[in-house]
Amino acid sequence: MDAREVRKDFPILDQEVNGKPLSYLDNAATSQKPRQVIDELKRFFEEDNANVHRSVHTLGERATVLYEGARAKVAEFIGAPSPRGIIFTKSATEGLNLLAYAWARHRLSEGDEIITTEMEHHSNIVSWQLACRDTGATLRAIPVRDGATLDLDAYERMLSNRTRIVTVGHVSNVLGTINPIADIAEKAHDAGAIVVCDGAQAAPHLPVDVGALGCDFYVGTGHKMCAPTGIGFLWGREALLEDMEPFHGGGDMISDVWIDHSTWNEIPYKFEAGTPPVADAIALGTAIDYLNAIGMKAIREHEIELTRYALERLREVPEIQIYGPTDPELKGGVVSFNLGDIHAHDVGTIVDSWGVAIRAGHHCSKPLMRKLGIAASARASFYLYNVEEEVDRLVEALGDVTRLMGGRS
Ligand code: 7TS
Repeated sequence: MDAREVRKDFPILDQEVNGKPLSYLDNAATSQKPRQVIDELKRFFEEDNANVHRSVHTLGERATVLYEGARAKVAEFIGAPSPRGIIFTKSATEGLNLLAYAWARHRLSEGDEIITTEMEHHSNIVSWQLACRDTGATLRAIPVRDGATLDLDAYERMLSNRTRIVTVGHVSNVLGTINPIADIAEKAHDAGAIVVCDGAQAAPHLPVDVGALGCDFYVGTGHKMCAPTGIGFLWGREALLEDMEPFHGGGDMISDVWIDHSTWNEIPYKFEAGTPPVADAIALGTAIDYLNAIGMKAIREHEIELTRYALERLREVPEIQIYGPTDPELKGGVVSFNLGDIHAHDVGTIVDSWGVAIRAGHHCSKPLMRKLGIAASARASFYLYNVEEEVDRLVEALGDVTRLMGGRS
């Protein structure tokens, strides 16, 4: 794939920020949207807009066909056996909370354990903390070893017949670490636990096959994969979803309703109460078409090469400390770093004056920050449209940071 050609599909990238060409290197926070996705949103509202699953009129039928078509695209994209296992959510956060409510709160009690990891985004920690608070279960975390990978020996020692859920990020949003989900899942299943995988940073960037991963649930979020905000997905094994209580109550999720009780619709509708984000779901389908046309393998290869280049160039910067795995084949396109004792926010602000957008802060991963012994880091994160010149501009801008701040905090 040619990232220079790909860039032409993303209108937002063609602009100057602070008098410099925009280098958008904050893709782990959210990705930009190709014209195809923007156009589909407009087209849908101009031609097909209607509610889904309700109306027999033509627009209602068209909207439903497009919405269900998007569900099928998500299923195929992650190797799910059928669209029945795909639930549209608002985000990865909502997918994880759905599981914490509809699975964990109905099944856990005192003495039970949930295992997460020290490198999770807060959404894969706090959702389970709240479930533990309500059920008396305990949350434990697989330690991070050498600031880069999970300590799988410690994980094996943590597993027991008390373990009910093991929930792990596929790719870390701070370190970029690609976690060995298949191995983790196999061991969890041997202990009788279910396995949740947070794919927020993986599904946009590498080929995903939930069958090969061996997890029971997989969550994703559209806005990091070229789709709008407000749309995400949860895949679950159908038998587990069928056995679960609903999450939200309301329209579309019921089979029948009396005043004193109700019965539930079949999956996946049981988990989609109320009017869903129809246009956003359809645009997620368009984003998936777009990514597939380029090819997830090609996107992954491009990000490996760009990350390799970024790691090489960033190592030239004096006093830089880079976190996470050093081999680009073992990580996603995320590079977190600090410059001496200069605060990451100063780094972020100064490079912005060079037109370079990176994130600075704790990245919603405070336990990991604590483990790394830092309060914050700067983070450059890449996607299919990023090119080497943008890395060069970042490195040049970092030179300016050192000149201006002189290693002071
Ligand atoms: N899980 C991981 C691994 C993430 O990186 C994020 C968002 C989420 C879950 C939550 O996604 P949401 O769409 O529900 O918000 N991560 C980041 C980030 O690293 N910078 O901004 C958002």
